[in-house]
Amino acid sequence: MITLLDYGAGNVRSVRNAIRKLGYTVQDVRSPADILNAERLIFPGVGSYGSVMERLQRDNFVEPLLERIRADKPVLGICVALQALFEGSEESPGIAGLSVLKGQIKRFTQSDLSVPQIGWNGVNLHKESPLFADYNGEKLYFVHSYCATLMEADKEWLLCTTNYGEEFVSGVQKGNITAFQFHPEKSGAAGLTILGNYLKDGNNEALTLSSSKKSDVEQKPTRMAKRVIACLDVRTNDYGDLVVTKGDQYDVRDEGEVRNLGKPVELAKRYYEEGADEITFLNITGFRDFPMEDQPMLEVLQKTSEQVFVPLTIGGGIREFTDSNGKEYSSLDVASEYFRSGADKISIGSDACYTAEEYLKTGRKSGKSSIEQISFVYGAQAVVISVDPRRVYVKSPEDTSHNTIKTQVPGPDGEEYCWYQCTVKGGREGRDLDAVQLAASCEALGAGEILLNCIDKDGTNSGFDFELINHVKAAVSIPVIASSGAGSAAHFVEVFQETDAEAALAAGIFHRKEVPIAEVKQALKESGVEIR
Ligand code: 1PR
Repeated sequence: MITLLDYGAGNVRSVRNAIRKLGYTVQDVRSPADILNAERLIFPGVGSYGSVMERLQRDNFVEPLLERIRADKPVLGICVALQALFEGSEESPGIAGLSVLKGQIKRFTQSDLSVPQIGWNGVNLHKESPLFADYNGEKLYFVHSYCATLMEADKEWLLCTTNYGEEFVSGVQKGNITAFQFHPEKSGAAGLTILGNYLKDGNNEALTLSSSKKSDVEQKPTRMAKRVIACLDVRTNDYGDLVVTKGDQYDVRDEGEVRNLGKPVELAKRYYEEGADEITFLNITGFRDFPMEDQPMLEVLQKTSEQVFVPLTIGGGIREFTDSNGKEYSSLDVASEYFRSGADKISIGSDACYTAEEYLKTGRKSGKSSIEQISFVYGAQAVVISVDPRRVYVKSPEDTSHNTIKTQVPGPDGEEYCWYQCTVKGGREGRDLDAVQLAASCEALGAGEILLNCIDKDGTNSGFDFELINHVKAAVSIPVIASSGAGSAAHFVEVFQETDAEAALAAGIFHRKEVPIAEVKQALKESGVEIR
């Protein structure tokens, strides 16, 4: 029986599912006494530092947690829970942490790397730990903007470190108290091995260190992997079945019928097993159907998160809505439902365009937009902006007020310049907004990642639009996912050689089994691109 400290924020469902997958039963902490009495306690940290500490305070969990730590009863903290062991964080000034360890959590400061760190990175072990038994050095999944450095006084706690521009603490451990910055529940088979080691029955002795000797081996800085993402565009077809579909430049119908490329949960599971680093679901008719009434989509997420232990993103329909009974939902309500159902990140399409337009018009942050509300509660790293741009050619940059590029792919009348017009409602409506304006505004409002589609390239198998990717990447400091146009493994190699995108996403070639994910990974490895 494993006890879970679920204080109602973010995707704790994944931790629960991972524990169950490993064959254990989960019970929730219902009262402060449960914290003290638990045999094994897991403390997942999701949301901002301040929101985690405030919830612990509100539920009177701080004291029993500290008492449990002092008594050296097994605790496993994940992500922000590691940070909560420190005295405070730059993320939430003035809010006291648990102060088990000295020092403040600080924001990543290396200017040339995107923040948040989102993706798969390694760990260097600084001492031996039974929690890493049978772990073979695979990369693990990280998602955070803030990190810990250890003060000399607490060096005995140092379990592992990771490099992301700077070296930071990715694991601490003393006696039976352990905390990881990475997410074992989202780190595929390797993460489940580590989590399984913590959950193993037996006496507490098994969890204590067999040796505190630092490895003699000279350790190399760890390296972040480029991610390969499988994307599933999902909608209901004309027969009422929820199917994975795929468009050609966003047109998903073939001879009048919605293309049916498979069942969402089955395909997601297949991609997980084939080595996808992340799975994205886009509810492509979300702009007109309301997800809270679209239970099948929530079910897809719930079922997928029982079997898939890499990050899940879901997009479509995240906006304010009033249902037929007059009940009002905020975009935060919609997102919260997605997170509760197993999403790690949500992606906002149409609503991000309207928000950016308003922001550019007024120059003010209203605090009420979907981006601001969701990132305030769940953290920037949980908010992805899905951009659906298409090229608009012009003869000269003076012909438009938008951000243009000089292109190597001239327009139909030989135009040498173009801008990328943002669209809403699945590409059906163009806006007076360009991709750079959208991405930069959304970053300012608190988004943590850009999913950069390209209508001109979608479904063409002709390769990614490097010009678009470089154009947008240069305008933001958050990670960018290149999307649309992948037709071969070589296209993935090229996108990582020609741009600084952190991830590349494809749909059609995976659904149609034209190129297996393993072939993409192999090609990347052979070209010297860091992969998981
Ligand atoms: O506007 O917040 O409700 O979100 C709707 C979401 O649905 C947006 O993220 C939008 O990108 C997506 N969407 C809407 N209509 C379509 C469509 O295809 N008709 N799909 C659509 C977007 C684009 C990619 C695709 C890549 C890779 N799909 O996600 O998977 O282009 O494809 P490829 O590798 O086969 O070239 P809201």
